[in-house]
Amino acid sequence: MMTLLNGPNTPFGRLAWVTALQLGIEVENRVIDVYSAGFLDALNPLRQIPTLVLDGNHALFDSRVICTYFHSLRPEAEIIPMSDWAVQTRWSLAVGLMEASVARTMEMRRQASERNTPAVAKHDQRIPRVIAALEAQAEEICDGRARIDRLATAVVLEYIDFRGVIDWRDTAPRLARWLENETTRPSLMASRPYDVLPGAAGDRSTLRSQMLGSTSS
Ligand SMILES: N[C@@H](CCC(=O)N[C@@H](CS)C(=O)NCC(=O)O)C(=O)O
Repeated sequence: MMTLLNGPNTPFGRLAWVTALQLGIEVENRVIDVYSAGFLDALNPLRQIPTLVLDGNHALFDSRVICTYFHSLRPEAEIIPMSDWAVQTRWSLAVGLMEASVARTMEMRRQASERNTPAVAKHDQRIPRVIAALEAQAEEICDGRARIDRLATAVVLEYIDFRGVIDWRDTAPRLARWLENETTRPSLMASRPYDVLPGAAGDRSTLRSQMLGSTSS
């Protein structure tokens, strides 16, 4: 069986996992600690998650390639309309929003004296600008069956909520209304981000049994 090397809260990894779940593709979702995953270098020299291990030595990355590979196994579901460039570009927009949101979260974890303030300021401009652009395309996003741009939008908005990156609902009411219902989609319910608090009581035991460490992004 294929193994998706993933983290407990990476939006890129969650999107890959959600895509597999939507398509009913059999894949083991294995949560690892990417920051201490030396073994990953031989599979993905970037040492990043998600990485999809096809067999012992072959791996695919990054999230875009993994999602496209899953699509190639079940093309009839049309989760990625390959020649619809508007959908593909909206997917990129949502992935760019993931990048900015993850980067800002990491930056805010630093002590104030070590924080890259111009970088935070840039994220603080980019993030609402992208949300506004997605809201402007709500007609395309907030309707219809599972498609990669819709899944990516739901995943990134939930990541933003999970990390408290920004309050976005007042400026994007159509996305907000849609997400209320979208969030009950089984693939999204089965892949909620969570924090790993080493040794904390109440860790999700089933997920914990898959843990090889603790990751946070
Ligand atoms: N472009 C990649 C981004 C993946 C990525 O940035 N993953 C983060 C977790 S959110 C990671 O592995 N970070 C560890 C590191 O870069 O050291 C994708 O779309 O899969």
